[in-house]
Amino acid sequence: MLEIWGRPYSSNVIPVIWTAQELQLDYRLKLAGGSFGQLDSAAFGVMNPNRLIPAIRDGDFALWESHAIVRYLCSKYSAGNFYPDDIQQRAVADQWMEWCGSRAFPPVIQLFFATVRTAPEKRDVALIQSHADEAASVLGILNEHLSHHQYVAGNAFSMGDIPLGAVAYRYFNVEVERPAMVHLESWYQRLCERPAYQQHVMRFFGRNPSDWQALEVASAKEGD
Ligand SMILES: N[C@@H](CCC(=O)N[C@@H](CS)C(=O)NCC(=O)O)C(=O)O
Repeated sequence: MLEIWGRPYSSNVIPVIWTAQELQLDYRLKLAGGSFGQLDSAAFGVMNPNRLIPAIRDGDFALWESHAIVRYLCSKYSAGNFYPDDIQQRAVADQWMEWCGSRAFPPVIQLFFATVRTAPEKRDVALIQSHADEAASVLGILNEHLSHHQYVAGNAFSMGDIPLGAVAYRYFNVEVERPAMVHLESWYQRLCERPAYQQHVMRFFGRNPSDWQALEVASAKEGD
């Protein structure tokens, strides 16, 4: 059975679990990282020498890097659907996955760490605002793209929506002011209608580090 190594609240693990659920794969979540540890074990090092989550094992095959895992799962288990047959459409999906890693994920995750993962008395209002501004400015590029398309790689949901969809949930649910971006919001609403997104991405992540910690501890029941 497919093994996904990671923790359900990790930003890079969420896209992988979401993908597995979209594809209705039978998988086992092996808890690792954060308070679950395991990353220093010899066995984990063989699977992922970076000692980071996520990693997967599919039979004898191991893979790490969340976007590579999403591509692998989509190409193996849903050719022509989440992994578009059309080479150019697939390239566009790929382009936005890369863009997510290089442009969208960094400011959104910094915003997330500066708010949810920082105790309220230690928060830096100016820093939060600068991450929020940067996130909004970058996501404005996606907003413009989505003014012509329902989804990232055209008019059907594909792997291209997955890493960005996970980032979007963080962005839309941290407690900051956001400028209106109608196309981005409509796309996000379409994702919110997907059961797998509701189950694995739309997780209440708390408002401060102690909420977060409690949620992570409670998520132990989702894996082994
Ligand atoms: N580019 C990598 C980044 C992996 C990464 O930084 N993972 C973090 C969690 S989001 C990690 O393993 N941190 C150590 C931990 O969670 O204990 C990917 O997308 O898979």
